[in-house]
Amino acid sequence: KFFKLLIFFLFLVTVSCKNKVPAKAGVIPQPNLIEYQQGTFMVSENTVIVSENSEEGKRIAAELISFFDKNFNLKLNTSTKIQDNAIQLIISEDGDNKEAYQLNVTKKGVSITGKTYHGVFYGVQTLKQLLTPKTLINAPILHFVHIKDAPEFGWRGMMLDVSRHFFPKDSVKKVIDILAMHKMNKFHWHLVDGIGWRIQIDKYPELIKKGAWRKVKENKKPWEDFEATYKDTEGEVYGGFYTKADIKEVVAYAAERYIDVIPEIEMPGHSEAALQCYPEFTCDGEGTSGVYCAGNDGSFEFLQNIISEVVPLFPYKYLHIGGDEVGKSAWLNCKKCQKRMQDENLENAEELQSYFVKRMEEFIHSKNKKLIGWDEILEGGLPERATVMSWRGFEGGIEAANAGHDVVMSPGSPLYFDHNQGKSEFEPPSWGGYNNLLKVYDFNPVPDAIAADKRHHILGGQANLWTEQIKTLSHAQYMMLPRLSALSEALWTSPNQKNKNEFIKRIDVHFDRFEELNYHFAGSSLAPDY
Ligand code: TNX
Repeated sequence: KFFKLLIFFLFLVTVSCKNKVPAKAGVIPQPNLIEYQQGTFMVSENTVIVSENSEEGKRIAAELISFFDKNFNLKLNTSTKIQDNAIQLIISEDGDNKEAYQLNVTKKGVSITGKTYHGVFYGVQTLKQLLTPKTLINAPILHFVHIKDAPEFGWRGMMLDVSRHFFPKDSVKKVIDILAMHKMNKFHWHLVDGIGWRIQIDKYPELIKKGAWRKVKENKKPWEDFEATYKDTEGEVYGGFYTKADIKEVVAYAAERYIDVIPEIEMPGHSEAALQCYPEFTCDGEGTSGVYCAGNDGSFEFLQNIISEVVPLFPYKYLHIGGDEVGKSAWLNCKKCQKRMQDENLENAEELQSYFVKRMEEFIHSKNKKLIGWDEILEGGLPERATVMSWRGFEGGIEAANAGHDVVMSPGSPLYFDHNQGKSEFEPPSWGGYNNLLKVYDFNPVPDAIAADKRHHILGGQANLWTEQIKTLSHAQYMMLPRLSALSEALWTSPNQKNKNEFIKRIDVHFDRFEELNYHFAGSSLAPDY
């Protein structure tokens, strides 16, 4: 009888193991080709991670080791020898897209192939999603699958404003983590604005001694208060800055996640913080405006010296010079600016602004960098080599692309993440507009108005997180998530693979991943539109 029971018990165990087919966790952004096949592979303590003995190979293997340890308590070994029962990271000469990857699960195990480690890294991000969240997947079992994937757009970015509120470097790294898990590849760092200067510049020490701090005033919102001050001033003082070492650390952290960092040094407007430290570069010489004097050669020299210190910190080719919302009235009342306009044959303030931007572009070009700026740089004439970031809708981007300039589409609607994603009375402080999840999902960076032979000028898209209202990392995460997930799919997945209803189902699962990673997110974003 005991023997019979034992047989029955073993039978039950076998059946239940066989039935242990895992759920299929959705991946965000949706891969462009994903074909499931019959059968499963289980990662066990005998599974080996196979990679080249290169720095990148070892780093990506290490990411997998810590993933399996943390999620399944499995301590996996590595090897450089190709073998079965392995997760293999393979570099192959095939293809021409450095971000593309293939992920195959067969009875031999998992293989992730890319032309570069950038692609392999994305394959690993997909694998991590196939094995999370815990609420859906409780054992490291993978369906046999063939995934062949590559992004639709090459610029998949987000901007973080660290001027209006300061975000310490560890918070910035956490933002970068969120970008990486969504296969986003550009981080635009808005380091400078009227409220605060955030980057150490050795030649102009006042910028961080005074420009990085401001007095906290009662009954004043931070964006209404432009008074720079010293850190040890009496009363409450708010601020912060990054040393050059901090900047290098963050740039390296991003590079390990295949994210390029674009620094923004705002000019000629939005510059109160700098100009309160160096008022000689304003038109009245007293620092009462937030605009550099375009008639003073000293302004150009000052900004060029700053750029000379910024350039070596950022390996990526782009440098953002802002250029938005320039309060040009200061120029119209300034003798030096009037003289400049006469000397240079400029008819109006727009042309003076264009002169300013073109002069800076020459310098930036001489430093082997490419200038990118907000779409106001179109006014009065765009420098020949400039790239435009279109924020006031799509129009500036359409105009620039049709004229043969590269463009990043970043229209306020729907890509400003400082706007609400639900009914305002239920949402935390925001700038006031309304960009809900599905509006972001529907974002298409290439409007029909762009001529067919100019479409390649649209590099991609970018969300902007302005932080007048956002003081903490958790609030920043809330504003990013899940809208960044929607944006990642709008930029990665080809339009014919996008599917709103499927996305909503996948995002529901994705929420559990956020929870497991301790990310704050807007669950409210799935509420019906209003
Ligand atoms: C406009 S977008 C700005 C920012 C503000 C933002 C608030 C842009 C280039 N300029 O300075 O923070 O609106 O949504």
